[in-house]
Amino acid sequence: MTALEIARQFAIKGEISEVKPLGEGFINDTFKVYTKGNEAPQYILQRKNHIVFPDVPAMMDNIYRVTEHIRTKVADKERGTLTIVKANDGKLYYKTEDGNFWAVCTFIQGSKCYDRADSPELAYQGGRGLGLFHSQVNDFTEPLAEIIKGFHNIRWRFTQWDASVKADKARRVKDLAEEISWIESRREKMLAFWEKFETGVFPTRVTHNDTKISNFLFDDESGDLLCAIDLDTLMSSTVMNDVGDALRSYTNTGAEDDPDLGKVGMSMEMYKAYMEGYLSYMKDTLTKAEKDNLAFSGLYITYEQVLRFLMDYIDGDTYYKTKYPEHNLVRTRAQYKLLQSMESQHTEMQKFIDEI
Ligand code: GN1
Ligand code: MG
Repeated sequence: MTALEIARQFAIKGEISEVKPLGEGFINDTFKVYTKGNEAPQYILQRKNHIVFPDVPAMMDNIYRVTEHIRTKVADKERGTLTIVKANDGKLYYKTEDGNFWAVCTFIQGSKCYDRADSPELAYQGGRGLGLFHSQVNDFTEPLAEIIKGFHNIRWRFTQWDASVKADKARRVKDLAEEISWIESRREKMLAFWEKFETGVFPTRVTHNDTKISNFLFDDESGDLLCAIDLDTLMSSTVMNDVGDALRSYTNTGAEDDPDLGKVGMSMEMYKAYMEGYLSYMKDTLTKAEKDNLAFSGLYITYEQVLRFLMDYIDGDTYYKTKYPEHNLVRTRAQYKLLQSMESQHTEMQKFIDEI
């Protein structure tokens, strides 16, 4: 079936005039859907990657429930959250005969987004984006399906890690004593942090799990924040995951895979801007335990990323796409440099939160 024929399987208003590819996502294939009489696209059609997301119906159910919850809270019902468009049979997706899953949502009119947060102002806006989203789902307490098993659960990551090191599939462990010691020397500390979630010290909340700035929309004229998009990885977890992953990416002065370690480090200026934005929505909502640990969340997720890159290198590069043979090792070292930079600034990071 063509994308156009698939688009026709959904409850779209008006007559479809054209379906055009949008961007080059690494995970899903995305299309813009145009209808007669409209210059702007009116819908987004996506083929959901069912290798990365083994249970697309559960994923769509998560997205539907959360967006309908957010809609009850926003004044602008069409632009304040994504709107899922059901298939003609009432399902939240359409499955083609070849086993692919497709879904449709409306195209939010008059919006813009940013590719990269490369200034404190944009870090602040990205922080507001996540803060707004977390505040809107603060009272959503029903469980969500676990879309990717143990995603930021370091206990589960250690289970995978121990098996990888033991299997030593790519015969690389013998040369990695130093890198492995980076992981092992922090194992207990990281487990102790995750245990705070397991034992309920950190409450369970709705998390987004992909908090880059390009996943938030803003009004293209006023610049006002509209909503969070790309909700495929919604899960029930702790806000630490979202804030930590944002800190890992927004505050890095170098690239995630920078071969020049001199460029890599955590920018305190970007950190402060992000936190200010985030806490402008969340400071009265977070518990004391959450606030006391927010700075450490950056260390936790960065550590997890060091582990995941190194584990993939040990496994022989099976998960992350690599551009050259040592790519995962270069990523490991760059993320480790970032981790050390965060560790040396951790006291100051936390102090800033205490002051706000
Ligand atoms: C993957 O490709 P992207 O940016 O959606 C990974 C994240 C990692 C990131 C590291 C589902 O995300 O967890 O932090 O790479 N997503 C998944 O670049 O594994
Ligand atoms: Mg993603």
